[in-house]
Amino acid sequence: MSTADALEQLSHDDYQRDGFVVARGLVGATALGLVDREIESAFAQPPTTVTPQGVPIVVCWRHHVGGARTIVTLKKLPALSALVRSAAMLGLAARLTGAKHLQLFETIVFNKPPGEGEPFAWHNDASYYPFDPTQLVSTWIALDPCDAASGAMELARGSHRVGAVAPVHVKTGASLVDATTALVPSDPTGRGFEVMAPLLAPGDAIVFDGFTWHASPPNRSARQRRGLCIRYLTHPARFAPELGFGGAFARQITTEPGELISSPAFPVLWAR
Ligand SMILES: O=C(O)CCC(=O)C(=O)O
Repeated sequence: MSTADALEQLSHDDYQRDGFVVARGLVGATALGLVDREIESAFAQPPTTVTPQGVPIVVCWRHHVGGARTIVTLKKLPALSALVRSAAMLGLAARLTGAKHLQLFETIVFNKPPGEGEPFAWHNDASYYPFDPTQLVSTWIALDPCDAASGAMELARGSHRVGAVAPVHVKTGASLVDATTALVPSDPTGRGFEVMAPLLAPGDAIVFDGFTWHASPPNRSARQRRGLCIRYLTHPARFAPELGFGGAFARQITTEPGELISSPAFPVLWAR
């Protein structure tokens, strides 16, 4: 089966059942090469002290002890900017989620360097975000081969149906809120969930729901492990600062609490 046919077969039903799908070959070698070069040039820049305002940003996250982040504007990376807005990305996200609205709010590269890249504790993303509703889809694209040794993502199949859980410290798994809010277990198999860790080649992607539990082990290999994650809100959302801690993008929200998130920093890229 061709890559295009295999991508075409990924279905809304699979996504709804499992909370994620693996999209093999989502980004072709040529486009990926251009994006990779831009991302490497962004990582070559020093850590950032100021978050740009009023424009989409790209967060370059060095996930190791003492690793700082560099933030650049998306428009400085034209191949990545084109990818984020491409029919391939938006069409797949819309088909899988059934969304009528795709609004970019975060583009982030998780770089786990060889030998020292740290783990991510089990968490879901929705718990961090100051949105109401917190409906989102993430497309996590492998820039390097990802396997257990290099710290590939693990996902708990069907866990998106559990709903709200506490946000946790991403490295330790310690709860960031009161002790009464449910935590994602440190071993989801103990709660009856099947844990999948798809092996990914560069250009393969995992498309997952904001409520899906996921984690990743440290990078014990001699290879770097980078993943490019692009997140879209799948419904118009109001700013609800009490619901989440956000990320760098949260410093770009200028909306009043209770108002719809609407800003050139968070463009609606697709609607029907
Ligand atoms: O890159 C990783 O291993 C984890 C990424 C993650 O937690 C996310 O994209 O939400």
